[in-house]
Amino acid sequence: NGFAGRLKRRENGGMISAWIGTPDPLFVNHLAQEDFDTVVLDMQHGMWDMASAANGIAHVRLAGKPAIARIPVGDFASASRLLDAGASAIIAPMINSADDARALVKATKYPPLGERSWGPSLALNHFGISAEDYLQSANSLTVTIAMVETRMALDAIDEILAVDGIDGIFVGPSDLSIALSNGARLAPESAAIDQALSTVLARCRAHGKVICAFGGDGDRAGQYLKLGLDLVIAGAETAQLRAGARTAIQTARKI
Ligand code: 3PY
Ligand code: MG
Repeated sequence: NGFAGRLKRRENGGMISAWIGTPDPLFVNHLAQEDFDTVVLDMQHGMWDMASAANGIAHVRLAGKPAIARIPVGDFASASRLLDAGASAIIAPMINSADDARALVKATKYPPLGERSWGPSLALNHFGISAEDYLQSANSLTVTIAMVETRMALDAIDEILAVDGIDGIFVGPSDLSIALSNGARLAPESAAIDQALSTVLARCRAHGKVICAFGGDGDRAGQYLKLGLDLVIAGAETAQLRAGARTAIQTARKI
């Protein structure tokens, strides 16, 4: 589907992805009609289960876009199943060491890179590709992204990036701000986060790997794109829904 290549080439100045935790495939159907490059289904803090996520992925594909899934912490078995269901990328939270990164790769890449088990029936349908071609191309067709959102992960960034099969990093500014302040603050848009972001960006570029990050709104997403990030989030669907509602009410009250 060319997603990995487009992501790495940073076409259109970086991708903007939707981010959906509400476990309703029909909600995905609507949001995917907007001009997002991809859609992330969040299974860590969102409420998707495997069956609803597989249906969500199908609705992203229906809109002609690549689907991305964020798995729960350490749930690498789900990463394989989501790829089987046709996800183009996996985002894994709390990857804090090269060992964590290797466990992620084990689940998301076929040999020789990993130990992903065979069974991509829905993926073959969604990608319109033969089993032989999927086996040959899946390791480069699908993208494995490790979340950096702790001090440990920042300290181990080069070791994590050096793991063969890790295609990129996704910075989680909320958890990272909590970690950097020892639990004192939730400050995803602070100077400490900006500093960490530029360090991670430089390390990703040095390793030739992609960098993504969660932005709470369009302003933050725009700042990330200007910095040179490859894929950014411009707010979760609940925030966008409520902002839209708020704007409509305020507009109506003004007239
Ligand atoms: C974080 O900011 O910690 C994330 O995981 C992004 O949602
Ligand atoms: Mg997080």
